[in-house]
Amino acid sequence: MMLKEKLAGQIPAWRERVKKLLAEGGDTKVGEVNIKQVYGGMRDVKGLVTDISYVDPDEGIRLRGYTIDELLQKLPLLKGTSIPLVGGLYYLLLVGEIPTLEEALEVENEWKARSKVPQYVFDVLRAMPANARQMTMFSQAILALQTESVFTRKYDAGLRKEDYWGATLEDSLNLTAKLPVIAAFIYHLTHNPDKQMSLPDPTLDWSANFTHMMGIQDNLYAELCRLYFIIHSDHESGNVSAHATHLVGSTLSDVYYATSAGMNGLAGPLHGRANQEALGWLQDVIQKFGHVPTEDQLRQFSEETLKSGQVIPGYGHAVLRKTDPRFTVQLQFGKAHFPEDPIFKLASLVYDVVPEVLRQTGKVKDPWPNVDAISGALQQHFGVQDCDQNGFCGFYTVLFGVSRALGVTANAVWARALNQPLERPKSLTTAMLERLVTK
Ligand code: NMX
Ligand code: MLT
Repeated sequence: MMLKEKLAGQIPAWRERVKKLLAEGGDTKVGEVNIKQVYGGMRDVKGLVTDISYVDPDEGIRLRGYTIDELLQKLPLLKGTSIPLVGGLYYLLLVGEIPTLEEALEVENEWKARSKVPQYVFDVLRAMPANARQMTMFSQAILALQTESVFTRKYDAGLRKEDYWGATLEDSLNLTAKLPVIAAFIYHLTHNPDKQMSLPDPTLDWSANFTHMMGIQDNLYAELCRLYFIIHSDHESGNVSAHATHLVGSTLSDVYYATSAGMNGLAGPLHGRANQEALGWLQDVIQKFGHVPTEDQLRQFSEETLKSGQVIPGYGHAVLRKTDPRFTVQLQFGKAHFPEDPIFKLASLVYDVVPEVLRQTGKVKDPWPNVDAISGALQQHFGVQDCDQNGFCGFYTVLFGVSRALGVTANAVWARALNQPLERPKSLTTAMLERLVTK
């Protein structure tokens, strides 16, 4: 595999680079930590390292140094499409270089060859009760697949430390290959169990195949999927899904255990589930007014949400201090293709109104929209429902998870390549902190 050879060629130099950095500057301070940060979710504490992506508070994400706009310009396209192949994005995350079309297609072909989901995974999902959440099913399916782990099998047989990354790459390709099939299966099982899901089509790329398995005959939805899967993939290492995956992986649990853990974090309303909450909030607005409201009506509705002690989903961020570029690119997609969709129109109007409402609270550090404010508005346009036949919601978070698995597994490969150690920060007691203050 060209991809594996490329990584094998890069890893020795990276190991040397890190060794040199630690030898020459291991004692150099990166920052200081105050009690507000210790009690405040470690905001801005610099204690992780990744070369795969970086979030600048004012600019947003760069994946391997490229902004979202640059990625959409530079990553290879299939003929007749306008959004790049996700296989090319995965190559970039892993290798750090923009691939040629051939290199992007190699990843896509590896995915095709590895996409068969064992029957027992479907059986596990079918055995789950009617009130099982879609994210629970998704995480459960990933965990069930752990029996397939190449890393754990080889580790049991005495795998050498310097070879951990190769087995982790195998697991990562095997897992990410299967996720679109698993997501489409969960969708059918929970939304439309009487309808037969189409079998995977090996002539299609990862995203178009997902579209096909979802039963959507619209090339524009395949384009949206490519966009969605690219922009949700990675957001540096401190976000909950990436950090949880890294933490669990640091024990040498394989990527199935680790990614499943990351997905459990993504399921929370302050993280990936915010896309579901954001669509629900937009639908509540339409239900209340019967149509897209005026700015004044929307301002009042937003203030009522805050007064009732709830957050406005899709707005605010722990790191960003400007509009999330992942929001902007989705806004542009909707404006280009379906500007008159009422929910999309409303999501655009919210962008005009809500930042000022949040600013007026005087406490929200980032009043701007994040990736989740609008992604559901685009999905619903194509008839993809977040809530299942029993009224349990969460499919949009599953879609986020399919994409986030790309980032967390690419990071896992490099964590093993660079022999990143067991993660184990130190905790203190409140009395210790009080003593520090009075000293
Ligand atoms: N609506 C209402 N209040 C908010 C919002 C919001 N959208 N964002 C922040 N606040 C409040 C926050 O709850 C806190 O209140 P209090 O002091 O009473 O506890 C105060 O403003 C200060 O919070 P910040 O420091 O601005 O934000 P923090 O870093 O703690 O949290 C989020 C970041 C993302 C958790 C927060 O902005 C939020 O809850 N947003 C809504 C949920 C959301 O969109 N999450 C998705 C994030 C992206 N993702 O995919 O993960
Ligand atoms: C993410 O994509 O993980 C979210 O924007 C949350 C974060 O970065 O903290």
